[in-house]
Amino acid sequence: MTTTATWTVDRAAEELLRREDTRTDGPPLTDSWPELDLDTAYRIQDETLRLRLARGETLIGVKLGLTSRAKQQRMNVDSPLVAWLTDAMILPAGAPVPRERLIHPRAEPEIAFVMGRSLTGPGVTAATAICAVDQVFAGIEIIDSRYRDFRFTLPDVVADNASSGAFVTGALGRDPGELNLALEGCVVESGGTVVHTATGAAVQGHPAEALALAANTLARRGHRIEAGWLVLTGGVTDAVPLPPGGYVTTEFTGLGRITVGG
Ligand code: 0L1
Ligand code: MG
Repeated sequence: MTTTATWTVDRAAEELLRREDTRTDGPPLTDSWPELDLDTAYRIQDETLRLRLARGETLIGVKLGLTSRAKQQRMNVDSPLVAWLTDAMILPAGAPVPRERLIHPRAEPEIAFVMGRSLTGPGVTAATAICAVDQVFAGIEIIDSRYRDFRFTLPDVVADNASSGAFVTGALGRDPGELNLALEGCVVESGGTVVHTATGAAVQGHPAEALALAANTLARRGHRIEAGWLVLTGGVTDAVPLPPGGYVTTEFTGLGRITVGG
């Protein structure tokens, strides 16, 4: 068994990508590496990104995780986090869930920004952040953890790129100035039954607060949010399991409706 003495950033990154590539879940890193801290966890996340890019993936944006109380309470982690999005995670609208590469997918509604300008922290506020947004979209993120039963601590889930799996965005891009995103309503249905409801305020009070948080957090790691990037601001509600053949629909007031499944 790998122990604190034998884990390294490189070994942990390789192990997490091995689990992803072989659809194998396993224990959280912190079971055998209890000293794993957040800085080291972000270095593992960055190393998994380096490996993804080395195998031909393209960096297309960032995702926030655990920005809503619903998600924090469910996952028993009380702090938001930031992770990477690559083109390999894009799910075209209407395409079936790529079950052949997922372990135990769950779907969650997201409010997504496409950036018109870059955003460099520190000191970014929600007001300055929203000015850099070109368009806002509805989204569904399909999360998938490399940890059995989604059992993890904050450093574990940071290292695991915030349970990234796949995501789809809606067809309707809106000018963020046209909508009150704090009041944007969201209804989640699973198998035709309403299972969750929320408004955009569930995400840090306003999704632009999450965007500012991402810019300021990335600045501490020497990165900025680039023009053209997509930013997923974090699950608005708890995620819904996607069993084989299951479908999840999210309906937003102004951003439209998306269904994933199959
Ligand atoms: O597995 C998880 O729930 C952690 C990732 C959270 C994603 C989100 O809150 O959008
Ligand atoms: Mg999410």
